[in-house]
Amino acid sequence: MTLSDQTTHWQEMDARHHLAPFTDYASIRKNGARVITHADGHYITDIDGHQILDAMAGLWCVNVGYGRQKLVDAASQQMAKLPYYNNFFKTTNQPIAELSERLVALTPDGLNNVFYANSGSEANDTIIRMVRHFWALQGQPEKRVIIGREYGYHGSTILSASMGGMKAMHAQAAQEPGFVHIKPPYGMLYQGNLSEDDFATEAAGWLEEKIIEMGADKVAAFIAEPIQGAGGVIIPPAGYLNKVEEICRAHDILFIVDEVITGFGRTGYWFASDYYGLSPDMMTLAKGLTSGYMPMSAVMVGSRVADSLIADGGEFYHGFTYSGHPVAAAVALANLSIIEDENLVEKIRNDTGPYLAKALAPLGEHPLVGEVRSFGMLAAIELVQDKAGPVLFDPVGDVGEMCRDHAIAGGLMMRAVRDGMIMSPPLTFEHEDIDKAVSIAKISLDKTAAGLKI
Ligand code: PXG
Repeated sequence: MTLSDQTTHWQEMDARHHLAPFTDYASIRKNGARVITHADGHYITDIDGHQILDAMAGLWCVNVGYGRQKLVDAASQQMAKLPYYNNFFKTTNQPIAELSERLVALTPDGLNNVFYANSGSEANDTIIRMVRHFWALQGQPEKRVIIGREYGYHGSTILSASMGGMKAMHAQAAQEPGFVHIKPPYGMLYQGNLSEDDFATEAAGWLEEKIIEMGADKVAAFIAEPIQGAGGVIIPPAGYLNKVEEICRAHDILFIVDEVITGFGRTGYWFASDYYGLSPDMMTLAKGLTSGYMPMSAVMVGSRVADSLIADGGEFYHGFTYSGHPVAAAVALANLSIIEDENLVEKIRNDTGPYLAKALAPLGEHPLVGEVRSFGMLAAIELVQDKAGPVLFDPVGDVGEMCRDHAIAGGLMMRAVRDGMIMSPPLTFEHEDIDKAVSIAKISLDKTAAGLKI
C-alpha cells in the first residue's frame, strides 16, 4: 500500500463507524479525519508523517508534553500491582490517598476534601449534585439555581452543558431548567470606554443583578472559569473575580471556580485562584491533573460544604465505577512530581509566559487582528473585519477556520474559537517553540488576509 492508500484505509475505516466528539459527521465522512499516529515532546505526527507543533497541548491538557517515560512507568507499575479496585464499599487504594493529601496541600487553603471522577463534565455534574444536596441539608432546598456565564464551558453532559454558556450546545437538548447565565467580562466586546476598574465593577454587577432578579433564596451557586478557555481565552479585568466572590458571600451563594484549564501551572501559578486571591467553596480540576495521560478529574470541596455533608449528609448516593482509579492516581502523582521537579510553574511565571506575551504582541499590528491577549501559557489572537470598533466578521467563525487550516498546513496546531486563534501549549514550551509557533501564526494570518484580499 502506498502512504496515501494507507491514509485512506484508516480514514475510511474510522468514518464508517466512529462518531467522534464535537464533529460534523457529514463533513468528516466526506473529507476524512487526520489520523494521529504518535507524538513526542511538543510534536504530534500524523499517518502521512507530517509533524505538527502542538500549541494546544492536545485539548488544553498535555501539560508536560508527550513521551514522558516517567508517566508510562507509573501507569505500568500501578497496573501490574493493582489495576483496579472500587472505592465504593469501605475500600480505598494507596495512590488515591496520597493524591488527595497532595491536592489538598497544593490547592488554596480551605479546600480540604476531594471527590474523584473521570472527566471535567462528571466533576461538574458532581458539583451540581453536591451543591443542591448541601442546600437541602441547610434546610433551604429551594436554593437550586446555578448561575454561569455566556461562553462558559463546564462540560458536555446535559447538566454541565446547561451550566455552561454555549448556545449551540443548549440548542441540542442541553438546556435544563435551573441554570441561568450572565455576560462574561469580555473586554473586547463590552468594555467600551470604561477603565479596567470600572469595567470590573460593571461586569461583576451583572452577577448581582441576576441574583436579585432570581431571588437569592433561589440561587445555590455561581460558577466561573477564572479565565474562560473554550469560550476564547477571555481574561477578566483586575478585581472582577474578587468582586464576584464578594457578591456571592454577601448573598450567601456558593462560589465555585472551574480550573480544569487554568489549574496546574498554566497561568504561571499553581491555580489561577492563587494569582487572583480567591477562596472558592469548590474547585473543578481535570486535564492537567494527569497531563491527559489518563482520564481523571477531581472536585475540591471546602469545609463549609464538606463539613455539612460529613456531619449531616448520610450516604452520598453518587459515584462512578472509576472514581479514584489507582492507575490514574499514580499517573497524576508522577505528573505533579514532574511539574515540581522541573519548576514549570515558576518557569511560566518568570520566563516563558512573559516571553510568549512579548512574542505575540507585534501580531496586534496585523490588519486582521483586533486584539492579542495572553496569560501564562494561554493566548488568543482575535481576528476582526475592522480594527475600529472592533467590527467582527459576519458570519463569525469562517475566517478563524481558514486561519486555523493555514496554521495546521504550516505545521502548527492552533484552535479557532469563533474568530479567535487560540494557543494553550504544553507548559514545557521553550523559547524556540514559542518563536516557531508565533512565526507560523504570522504566516497563517498573512495567508488568511491574502485569501480575503485585505
Ligand atoms: N471545564 C472546563 C473549564 C473545560 O475546559 C470541562 C470542564 C469538561 O471537561 P471534560 O473532561 O468533560 O471534557 C472542560 C473541557 C474546546 C474544548 O472546544 C474544551 C474542552 C472540552 C472539549 C472541547 O476547546 N474543555
